[in-house]
Amino acid sequence: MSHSTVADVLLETVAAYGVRHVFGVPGDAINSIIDALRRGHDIDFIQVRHEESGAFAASALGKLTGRLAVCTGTAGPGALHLLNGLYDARRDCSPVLAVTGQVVRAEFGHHYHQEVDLNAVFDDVAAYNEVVMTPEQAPRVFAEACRVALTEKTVAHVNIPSDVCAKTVSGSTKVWDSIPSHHTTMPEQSAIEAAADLLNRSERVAILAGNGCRDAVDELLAVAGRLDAPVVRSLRAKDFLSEDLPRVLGGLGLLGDKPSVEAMNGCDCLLLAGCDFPYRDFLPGTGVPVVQIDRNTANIGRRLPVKDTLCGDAGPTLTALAQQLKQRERGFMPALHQSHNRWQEHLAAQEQAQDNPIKPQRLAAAVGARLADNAIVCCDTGEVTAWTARHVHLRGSRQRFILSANLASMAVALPAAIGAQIGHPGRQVVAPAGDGGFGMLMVDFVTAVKYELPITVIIFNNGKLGLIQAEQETHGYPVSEVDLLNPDFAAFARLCGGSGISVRDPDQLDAALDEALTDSRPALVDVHIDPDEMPYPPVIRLGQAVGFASARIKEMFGQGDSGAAGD
Ligand SMILES: Cc1ncc(C[n+]2csc(CCOP(=O)(O)OP(=O)(O)O)c2C)c(N)n1
Ligand SMILES: [Mg+2]
Repeated sequence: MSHSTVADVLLETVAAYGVRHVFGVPGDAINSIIDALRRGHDIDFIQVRHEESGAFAASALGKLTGRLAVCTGTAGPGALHLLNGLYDARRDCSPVLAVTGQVVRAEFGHHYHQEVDLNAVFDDVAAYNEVVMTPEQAPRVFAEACRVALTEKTVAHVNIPSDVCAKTVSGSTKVWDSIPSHHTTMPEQSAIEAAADLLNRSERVAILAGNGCRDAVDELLAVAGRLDAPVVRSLRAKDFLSEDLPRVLGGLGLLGDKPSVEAMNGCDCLLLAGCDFPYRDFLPGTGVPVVQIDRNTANIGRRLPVKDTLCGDAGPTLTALAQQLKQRERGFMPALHQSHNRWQEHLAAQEQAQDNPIKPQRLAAAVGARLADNAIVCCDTGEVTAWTARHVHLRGSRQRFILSANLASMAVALPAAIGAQIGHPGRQVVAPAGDGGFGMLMVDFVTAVKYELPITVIIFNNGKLGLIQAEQETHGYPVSEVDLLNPDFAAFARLCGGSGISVRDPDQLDAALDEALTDSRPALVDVHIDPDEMPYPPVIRLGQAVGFASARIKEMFGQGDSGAAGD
């Protein structure tokens, strides 16, 4: 193209990097990008109602596909609205490019209307962060941004002054689309032998696996088999390490499962594989030797002192390790296996409860039972995460489960579902949401209607910020400022042009879920769950129980104004 504008070059570049959609809200500083989209390019603009939704949608798309996703916002406020979704992408290693507008160059530094120093603001979230000051700079800056986001699985940010964006690029507009092919990293053979020696000598090895093992399930299970070891997983690994696989005990942490805690407490050696699990309270004590496999060296040793470092891709590293491991029974599994069965029975009993009001455990299990074999679940943040983590039972290898794992932002479920459905038309997309979380970005339900996305939102409606109430109680604070005055979410969904069903009667739950999940329109089921049901940690520590009791006592005796936690 001899008359390509900077906006054209941007779109050609991201298209060369595999981008098909741009999520955002138009605005003056990026109008030339919107105009370039209108004139051509094989990219669809998805107009969201809040830029944060656009960033969450892009982040979800990147998490699901591993491919570059793009979101955009105009100068000042439009760009600032992107930040939370971008931090979600950054923390969960999703490759996202944020394109923001800027005031004209001549006004830089003069407090111009909507002038915000976006490169300063985005400096922390973006691994690559540039402003395009001349049209000639544009081709390489755009390519560099795409390349960094994609290869480092992180966030890149490009800020474009509005006068630059519309300018024709003189000289070469050749798109720099050098996409490095994936390379496999492997540890030294001597490191593998040292790690194998330690693992061979240990009697009670436990494996903690994370998202880094996504493409290495067979290799992981082969190592677990040789070591006769249990496999505990992070929440992000829920979809590829489902509990029906042999040796998989479940998740770890406050939202996790009890047998996993027993495995961590009882092991005499820990194999950490592709996992940067942050909650050190749930990891074995520092006396337990650790072997850690991670493609990213910076992750190794962050949470625990590591004895043997295996810096490499999980799949080939585990394969090489397995060759050095002696197969033998070690006597760690039988008790854990029994505990796993008991825990599953305990969960099943909660899921079968026919109580009125509806128990969240029953709702989650009922949703899980209806998921298609290739369903995508986009989960919110709150108690709803615990219900989904424990009681939506995934199966097979094609179902996907995503959430705001490391940023843990509320409101992510709906926009993530929009991104998931845009990227995967034809797949069932289900969003378990909190009433608080959904309320934050609910306007974008109408975006799902606009683009005919048949997502299903399931609201775990407890009328409050449930997780915060649980926190207040655990820390001994009297419960305060957590009640929500909610609108009728089902009526809202219908007003938007989707389907909306409100459920209070336990007998109507199954039919409502069936109806929503087979509706070709965006659907919402607002399920009023028991507000008093709270998810318990897998093991309750004395301090937590004391805090909980003291909060309840203070509430009962009206001493809610003493304030201090732990008194
Ligand atoms: C954007 C954002 N604000 C605040 C928080 C802190 N926070 C975590 S969970 C939660 C309450 C969530 O309430 P709701 O969505 O109703 O889910 P529930 O816990 O009731 O299931 C809050 C305020 C957060 N994680 N993200
Ligand atoms: Mg709630």
